[in-house]
Amino acid sequence: MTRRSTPPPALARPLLQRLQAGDVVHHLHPFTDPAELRKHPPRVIVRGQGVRIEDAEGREILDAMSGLWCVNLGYGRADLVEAATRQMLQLPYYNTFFHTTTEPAAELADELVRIAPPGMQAVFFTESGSSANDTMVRMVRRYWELQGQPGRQVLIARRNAYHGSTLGAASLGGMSEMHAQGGLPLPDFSHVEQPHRLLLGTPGESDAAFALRAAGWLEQRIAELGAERVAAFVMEPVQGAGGVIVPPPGYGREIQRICRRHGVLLVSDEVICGFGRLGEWFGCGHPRIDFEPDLITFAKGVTSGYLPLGGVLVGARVAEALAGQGEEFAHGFTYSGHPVCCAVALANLRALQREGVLQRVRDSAAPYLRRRFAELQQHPLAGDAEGLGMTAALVLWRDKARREAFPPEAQAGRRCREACFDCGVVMRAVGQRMVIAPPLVCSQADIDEIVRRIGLALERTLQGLRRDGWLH
Ligand code: PXG
Repeated sequence: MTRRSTPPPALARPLLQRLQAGDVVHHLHPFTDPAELRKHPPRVIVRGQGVRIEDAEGREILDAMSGLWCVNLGYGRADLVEAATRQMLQLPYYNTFFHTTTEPAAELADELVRIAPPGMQAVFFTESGSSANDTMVRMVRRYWELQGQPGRQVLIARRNAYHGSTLGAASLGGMSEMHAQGGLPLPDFSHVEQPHRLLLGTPGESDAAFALRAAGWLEQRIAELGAERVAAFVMEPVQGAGGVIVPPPGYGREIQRICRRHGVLLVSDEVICGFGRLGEWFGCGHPRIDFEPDLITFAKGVTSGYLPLGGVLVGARVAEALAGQGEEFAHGFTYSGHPVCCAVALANLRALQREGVLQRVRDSAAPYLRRRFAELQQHPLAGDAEGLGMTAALVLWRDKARREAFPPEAQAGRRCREACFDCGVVMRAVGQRMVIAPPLVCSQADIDEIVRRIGLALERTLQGLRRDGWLH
């Protein structure tokens, strides 16, 4: 798609208006205030090609969020579509219960174990990241029962982590807004602080010292709870929905040491970081992150978002305990190992390999993104740019020199998100952190254009904030 001077609308206006009118009344959107939706009807996205999407009014928009952190290979991949079509025609569905399997499910399990960090032995398929995390919770608790330590029930995760929206995953996650609704978290979930330098670092503290101090919060919590009650610690390599929080070097190693010392299982939630987002198959393998998990949960990028699929990669320690009992693990989903989703995942993994996408992210795309994105800090609103692999974040400051934040009522993040859309780029607001996670296949020209449009949006945001009296 190229930019046209007067784009013809992709949907006729009456049709668009009918869709929007129905949508705001009959469609309950995730994490959306229905009253707000009625005030501002949703944008209708009609197609995508490469790293660009197009809305119903014919506007071309650079998708710097890869959908929701998932369209790693970009839009319009005929190879993924063909893999789905072929499998649909051959066998659109069969299950993996009751001693059956399908070709794509069996092949994908093999392939995932092959690309996983050493020690991973088996995979349990689910339909999403939330169900992957719920499966993992049941699995680690079952593991400890089988080990004769049924008291090990507590899962520790981090504040502001997002691990999904089902009861288990939302309890595991550390988002207070989610816990405030409907009596969460469930019992036996505990949360420690994030390794968030900007919020929790102290002046003059080295990265190495902060890494040890931040990892130490886990050890303190284990001591408070008693190790005999702790089943697992769960972390994302880089916190995604939490705002692209990159831990200091040394944090992962220290977390691993603490988990091993107390016999606690270590779980890497790779729903965002997996499949090349950080330039590695799994984010825990990035040299900056560097830990060896006992289990991995994944979703999103495994199919580049073309179809829903998630799962749990299980290390030998847990896989052998589950297998050695002569008893079934009473858990599973109708769509565990769905053959069409697995066929698309296989095609996606093959394309990532064939096209050397991970290598390219490591060698050129990620360093280029880091360098160009950092230049946005020349803008008076923007500071503290950081990121890893194909993720990046900056902070909107009211007064950068004095590190003064905007009051929440100024809605700086939200204004900037809307300005980005208006300038033709998708950026996600997490409070006053603005984050991107563009497709892994972005060219340098795409990155240049993303940065240029974000620059325009920052300027527009600044003007709006000034107009409404939020600047000094
Ligand atoms: N773990 C992590 C780390 C995630 O980011 C999930 C689990 C849950 O996956 P499912 O497939 O159940 O959605 C996620 C999902 C956002 C945003 O706005 C992030 C996610 C989902 C929706 C929105 O940043 N991450």
